[in-house]
Amino acid sequence: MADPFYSKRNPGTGGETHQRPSGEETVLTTQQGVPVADDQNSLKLGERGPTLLEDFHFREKIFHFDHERIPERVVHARGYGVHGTFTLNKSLAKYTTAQVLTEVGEATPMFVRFSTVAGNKGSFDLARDVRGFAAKFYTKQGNWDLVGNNIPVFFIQDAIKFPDLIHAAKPAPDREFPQAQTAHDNFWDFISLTPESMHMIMWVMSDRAIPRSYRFMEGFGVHSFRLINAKGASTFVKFHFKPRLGLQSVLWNEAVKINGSDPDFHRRDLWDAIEMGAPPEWDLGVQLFDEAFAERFEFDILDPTKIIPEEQVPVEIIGSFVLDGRVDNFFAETEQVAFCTQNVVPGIGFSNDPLLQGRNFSYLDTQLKRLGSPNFTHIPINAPRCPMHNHQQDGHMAMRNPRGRVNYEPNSWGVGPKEDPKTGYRHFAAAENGPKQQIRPESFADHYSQARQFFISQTPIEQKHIGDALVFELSKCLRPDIRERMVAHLANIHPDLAQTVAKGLGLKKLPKAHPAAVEPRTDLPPSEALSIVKRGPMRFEGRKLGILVTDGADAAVVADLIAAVGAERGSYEIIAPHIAGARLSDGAMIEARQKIDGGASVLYDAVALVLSEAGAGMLAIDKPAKDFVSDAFAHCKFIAYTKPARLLFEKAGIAADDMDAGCFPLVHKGDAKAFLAACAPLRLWQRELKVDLDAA
Ligand code: HDD
Repeated sequence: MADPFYSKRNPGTGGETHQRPSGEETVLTTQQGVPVADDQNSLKLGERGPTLLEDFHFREKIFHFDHERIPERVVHARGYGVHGTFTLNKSLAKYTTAQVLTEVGEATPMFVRFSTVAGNKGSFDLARDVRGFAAKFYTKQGNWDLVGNNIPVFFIQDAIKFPDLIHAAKPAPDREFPQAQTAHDNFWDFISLTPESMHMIMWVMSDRAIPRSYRFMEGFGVHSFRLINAKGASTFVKFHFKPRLGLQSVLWNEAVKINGSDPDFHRRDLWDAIEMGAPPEWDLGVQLFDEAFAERFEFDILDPTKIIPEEQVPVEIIGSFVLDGRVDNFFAETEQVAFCTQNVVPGIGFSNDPLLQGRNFSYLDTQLKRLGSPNFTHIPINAPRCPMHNHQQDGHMAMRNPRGRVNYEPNSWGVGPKEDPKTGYRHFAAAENGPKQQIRPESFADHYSQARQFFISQTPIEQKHIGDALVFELSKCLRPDIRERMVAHLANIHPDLAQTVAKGLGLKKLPKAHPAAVEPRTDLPPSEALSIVKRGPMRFEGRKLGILVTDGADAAVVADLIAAVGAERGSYEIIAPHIAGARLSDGAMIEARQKIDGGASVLYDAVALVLSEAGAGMLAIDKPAKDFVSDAFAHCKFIAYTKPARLLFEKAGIAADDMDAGCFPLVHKGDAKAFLAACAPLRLWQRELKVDLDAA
């Protein structure tokens, strides 16, 4: 019998919708289906007397409410999930029997959950943090989970240190702060005592940890996995997700302000993109390599703190996925989705990476804690969408026990599912031997060389941001010895970085380099793929323009901007002194999406100030309006403006001779189009570098 889930793209919540076409009444019932007559007042004895226990509707309602919460994820608690579809366009049949990677043109339903790591469920989106990028592929051979991050390496090499890492990063147990940030003693204490984390620290202190949107992030499976072909031969593979819209991040000062203006910035961005019919897309790429490459590679391919540079093993694009389906219900889908690294399908296997091996235990275990029953696989979002049969039964909340009298195998009734040696999952027959021991391999000992490679691969502005981030974070550490110990590690990574941070922290002298287990290498070449700026979009597609207007603003300029942003496949929002909007020069009202103090410029990729003389005069004494302009300027954004807006620049502290190529006058028809074209690099980084040079 066909499985009811298979072929249904979105299993939804598994429940009934309460929303009927308008006009049709839905009667409120208890969980037992009993119609309710009064949902406003509990049953009382007399008009002002005590509430009666007999009121089963009241008791059931409160009882259910009391049990609404489940434990939040111990890490990655704050997340946002969406549905999508993966389509393969290049077969890997030579390497694997996994049909999801061999059947060209086949569309595989997916569910992806993005997340931050350290913050709790109610924390803000723009924390400086790693972003989770977990993908569940509902393949014809079962569910395949690729539980990745937006950073291709990890802090630690062995899963046994994961609880320590997370304890150190999360709020301190006595005071329960700071929330959703690593800028505190415990985190940097652990890190500075854990040299293997240095490569990851470079990534986390880079702008990768403050992405502009989930839509502009890469994703990585991190570990080396195996592909296994029909002959049982194995090829190593690393998985990459590359966003079609290019990479983009925000500035730290911007992140701090976004968290205040819109703590839901990333989830709202994804929701809006899907709702407006511009769903994000990623290419799925693989780095394939064999044992011979693994042998000659400078580092151990089992070490999750190392990448394989794309210059050494190119990323081959084999397919793409689009995330175009928002959830019907956050709890049923995003909260209850259970990713497990152990979920692989025939043709995909594990390597001996000790972090991956530990993860394979942790995820299944945590789902039982979170979802309360081994039957969490019965929840629609977790159920496979291919036929599924076995003799597992009972337990809390069992939704689909097998029918009939036979629940064991072998049996002589001639019924029930049986193993299939031909199509069933086969583990790769790796030949292993050696003594049992608790040991860290020598081949994992180089902690600094790739950290240096990452640093030298960045553009000057990105290097500056790494230095700024380290100074910021370490300045929040109260213990000077922790600050110094970190700088001693940086001395092994790059002398310039160590100097910058030492100076930023006001250290009297540069600490001696931390003793290194093996001499750091200085000969690894830079890798283009590691820079966000070098992989920027160079177009406005998918970005958002904020258009600040006042009464009397030039209607033709506003219309030109709206047309230009549409032509670039971007979006826009109108910001005005009042939410009711503004009456433009042609007498027509334009609706506002934001009132000026709710529509800070940090929410946009570029801004335009279309003001009348009177409007500019009014905004020149308005703090949020002045912040709008001074922040946009400080965050290196492109700013278009009509002539009266010069007054606002001036009052925002930007003198006429500070106005640079990123400040774009809108005078003639066609200027809006030219402005949008000029916005392609998204930020005018020279502005920030100049400010720093002037200050030095
Ligand atoms: Fe993990 C959740 C990614 C190491 C233990 N992890 C979790 C999620 C992501 C990652 C994206 C959220 C999944 C979701 O959206 O529901 N984790 C990673 C990556 C790692 C990594 C890329 C290193 C390469 N994790 C890691 C280790 C352990 C865990 C070493 C434990 C030994 N991770 C968990 C967990 C979580 C989790 C406790 C919490 C909630 C969950 O699993 O479902 O089991």
